[in-house]
Amino acid sequence: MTDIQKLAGTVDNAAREARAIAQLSTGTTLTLAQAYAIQKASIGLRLARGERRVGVKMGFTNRAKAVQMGVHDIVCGRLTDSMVIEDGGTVDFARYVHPRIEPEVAFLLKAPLEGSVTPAQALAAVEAIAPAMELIDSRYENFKFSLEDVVADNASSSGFVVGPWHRPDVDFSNLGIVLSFDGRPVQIGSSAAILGHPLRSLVAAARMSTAGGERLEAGWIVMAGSATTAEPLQRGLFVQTEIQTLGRVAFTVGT
Ligand code: OOG
Ligand code: MG
Repeated sequence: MTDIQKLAGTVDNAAREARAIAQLSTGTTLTLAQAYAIQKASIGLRLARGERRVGVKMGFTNRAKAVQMGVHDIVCGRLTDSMVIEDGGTVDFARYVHPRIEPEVAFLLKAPLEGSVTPAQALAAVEAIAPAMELIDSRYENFKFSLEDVVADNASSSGFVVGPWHRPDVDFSNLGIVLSFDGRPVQIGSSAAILGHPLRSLVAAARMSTAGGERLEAGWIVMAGSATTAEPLQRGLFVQTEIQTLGRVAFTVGT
C-alpha cells in the first residue's frame, strides 16, 4: 500500500532541507490520484506550520516545456505565502537544490471559479494580470521525474514573483516575452505559447482544482505556466522578465 502521509513527509523534508531525493516512483508504483493526494498532504504539512494558501500554479501548459521535461500532460500545484519572492528582491540560492526560472503570466481572481467554465467566464473572474516568474526547484535528483513524481512534489514549485498588476482589459493572447539574465536575453517567447492563450490555463486550473476537491478562490493568484523552457539560476544574477504591455518583474540571486 502507498503511504501517502509518509511520502508527503519525504517531499516536504527534501524541500525544507534543500536536499535532492530519489524519484518516489522508483520505490513504489504511484497513480496520478495518489500523486495529487501526496501533494495535498505535503501542503497540509506547510499549512500546519503556519503557511497560508495563496493560489495555484499550472505546469506544462507550454509544449516546449513539456518536451523539455519529458512529460505528456498539464499539471497543477499549490502556492503558499512562503513561496512569494518580492518584486525587486533577492533570493537566497542556498535555499534551493538546483533552481530554475521561467517567465509566466499571473492572474489575480476577484471571484471564485470552479468546474467547467468558458474562457469568457474565467476572464470575468479576473481582477488583474501581471508579468511573473516561477522559480522551480525539483526535489528529485538531476531534475528528473515522471508525471506522478512531479505532481507529488507540488509540480516543482518553490517560489514565484509577480510584477505590477494590470487591468485584464487588454488582449493578452499574444504578448512578447523576454527573460533576461544581467540584461542579456536568455529566453524569448510569447504568451500565446501558454496553451495558445493564457486564459485557457485558467480554465484548466478551475477544472483541475475542482477535480481535486477544491475551487479557485477570490483573492487567489493563478500562475498560468511557463511561456518558454526554464533556465538554471546562478548566484549573483539579475533576473528579469518583460512582457509587452504588462511591464517588468525582476529579482537578484544572492551571491
Ligand atoms: C515542473 C513544473 C512545470 C511550468 O510552468 O510549466 C511548470 C517542472 O518543470 O519542474 O511549472
Ligand atoms: Mg511554472
